[in-house]
Amino acid sequence: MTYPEPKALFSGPYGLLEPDSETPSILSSTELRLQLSSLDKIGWEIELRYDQQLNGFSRQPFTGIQQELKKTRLEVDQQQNTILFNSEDSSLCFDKETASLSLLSGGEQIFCTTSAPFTAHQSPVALYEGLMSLKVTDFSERAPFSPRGQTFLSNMVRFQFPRPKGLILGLPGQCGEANRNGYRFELYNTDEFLHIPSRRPMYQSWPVLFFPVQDGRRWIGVFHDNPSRTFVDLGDFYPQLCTFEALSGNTRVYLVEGKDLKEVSQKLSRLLGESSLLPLWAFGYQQCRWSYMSNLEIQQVADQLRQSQMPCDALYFDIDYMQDFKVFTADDKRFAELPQGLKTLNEKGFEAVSIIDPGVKIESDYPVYEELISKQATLNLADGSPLVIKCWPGESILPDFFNKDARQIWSKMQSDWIKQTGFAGIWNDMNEPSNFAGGNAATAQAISKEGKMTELYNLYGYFMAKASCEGWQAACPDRRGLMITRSGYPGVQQHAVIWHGDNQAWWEHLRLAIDTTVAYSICGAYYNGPDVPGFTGNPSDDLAIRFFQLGSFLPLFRGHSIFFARDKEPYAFSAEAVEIIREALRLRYSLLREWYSGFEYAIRNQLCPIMPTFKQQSLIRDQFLLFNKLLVAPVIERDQLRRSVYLPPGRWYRLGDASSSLEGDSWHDFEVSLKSIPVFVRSGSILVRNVVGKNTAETFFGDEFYEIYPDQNGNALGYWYDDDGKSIRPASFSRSMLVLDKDKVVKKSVGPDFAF
Ligand code: MIG
Repeated sequence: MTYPEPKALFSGPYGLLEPDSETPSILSSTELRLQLSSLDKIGWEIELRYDQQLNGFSRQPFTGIQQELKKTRLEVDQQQNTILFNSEDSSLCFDKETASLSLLSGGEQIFCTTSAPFTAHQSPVALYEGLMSLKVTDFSERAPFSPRGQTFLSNMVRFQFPRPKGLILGLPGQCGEANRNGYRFELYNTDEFLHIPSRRPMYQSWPVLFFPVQDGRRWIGVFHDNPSRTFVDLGDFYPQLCTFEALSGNTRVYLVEGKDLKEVSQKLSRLLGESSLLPLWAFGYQQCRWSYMSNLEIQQVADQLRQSQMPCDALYFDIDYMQDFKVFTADDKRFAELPQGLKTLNEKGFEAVSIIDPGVKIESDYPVYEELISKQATLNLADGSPLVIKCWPGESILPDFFNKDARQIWSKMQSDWIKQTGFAGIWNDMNEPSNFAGGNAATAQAISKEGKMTELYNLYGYFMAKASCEGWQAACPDRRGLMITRSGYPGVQQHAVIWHGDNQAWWEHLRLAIDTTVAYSICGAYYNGPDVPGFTGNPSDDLAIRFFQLGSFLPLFRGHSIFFARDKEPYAFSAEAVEIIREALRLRYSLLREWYSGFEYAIRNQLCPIMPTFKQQSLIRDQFLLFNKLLVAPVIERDQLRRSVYLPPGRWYRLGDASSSLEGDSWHDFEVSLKSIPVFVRSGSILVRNVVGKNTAETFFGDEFYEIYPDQNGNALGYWYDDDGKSIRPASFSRSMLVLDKDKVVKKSVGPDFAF
């Protein structure tokens, strides 16, 4: 049996509809519409509505794009063989013969699909789990590399374009090589415990790619906006093509172009929606464990952090604080008088964050359960009964986060919880959603009020994060909180920040942490980070040191550990290691003003705070740029005695030593010891250094001093942002440029449009 090639449902002859509107469409002979629009200062939106043709699809009610974006007027130029759509800065060309789409910028064609980019099967075909091969011949044949043998039905909605030769970045949250070229990925939000290069589906799905074209003179960004289970093949099965194949739903593709990765990342950040400035304390070190088992234990951890002079800002309450794992409850013995416990932590200078899972225990008289059931706010099965999953509380139901009313119910519960207890942040876990009974396949049977789970799957975590964010805002309308999410989809950064889930205390995972942080950052989710020093396993002293050193230069800097592992708090290692780890924590706090100002700047200008470094068009994977000012080259190999670093063009200094500079656009080789964190400062920078206190408040509102790293003309600049560190609309704030006046640093006040 041969497997039918998907047909180009979108076929000619073609017509043009509403050419004078902001959203003209090309109409195919099969009545499908390809709708085009140009988003101001972003790029192109291309939408194909299969629901007009294929049975069983419902209109996607929403995607990751939540905000109203301004569309620009298009000038349409119809020729015999082409239709050209011109916006202010680029043009999209539709070829009526091949149905290909190309993007033109500055008169040059910089991207072309070469043939009809959109295809789908007219009726569902049977496919293997994990395999979407060129030709599936016999359904008894096991899929290569797939231990799962199931088949499933899909129309397989595809978007394809020729595979670029070199670098392909993107797909944040996935494991494997940072350069995605040549591999195949599955985007299907999953509670995946093993983060290994096998490219199994992970917690988040970001169908976003970036690649250079024209020998690196331009960059392209592609966002394939379809939240159903999707395979992204970058040359594994289809060597000539980049392929997105989604199981169902309509497809929307965003095409963005720019002169470099920075510009494309900026446009994508605008598209996906801004994140907001976090509370100051979120830039400090935070301590977590599964679980601190009682109020007493968590107070002891707080005291020990202070006694051992480890600066720290927050403590986390993992699932065992709950009564029988019931969300929005606290164990009445071990965590009796929770609000009082949190108050005591606050007095010691710590904020508290509570984990919240989406699974709600089935138990009569449990108000959270009763309310979700009585208000019909659960995910259901086809027969109308609630979907029953298994999670920590045992048999549980799931809120229908896709639905606005259900989100409001949840937000209200979370807001009451925050008001009752005093938590400063919510940590949304298990929201892929994780299901111990049958996994994704069982959950995918569910139906939301907004459509089938199969069509919305990868958005569940996104909408839990949204509900969580709204719950925070209801409880504390003028105070910034820290909402964290494990699962997500592009745009989730509007509602929550991301942590990388259950990594391991493995050397490989230092590298993965860098890759993942960089990949999220260029997609606009600037604040994210891994568990330090690895969630699972028992790190040796040297690995723990390296993890804390790396973590101190990543936005989310949080220590955590699995239930079954040794203590991993920064004071829990050998005396020698503890001393080095303390230095890493202190180094973080000594740069606190830079972190806070740098993030304010990054968010206001949608400029990615963390960027990869390249030499020509090769990615240098073990170092990264922070605020375009620091080059961080952490040691991530065991027993490393020397470390080579590529310093980008310009001149550079070693952090803390402005006496002599190093030449950029070249490689340097440094001796390293366990104590080393090779960090370099771009010449022409003024760095603000803080005197380190016990937490961010003491540090930020304490003394600071300047370090000047002059350029060859003796000039240097810096940026300084100040506010109360907690209000959404602070009563007073100030933005200053730091400049040199006769070798002295002076602050020059600047407006909200300030950019270097
Ligand atoms: O099934 O709450 O990724 O950070 O400590 C495990 C317990 C559930 C997974 C999270 C992890 C957390 C753990 N959770």
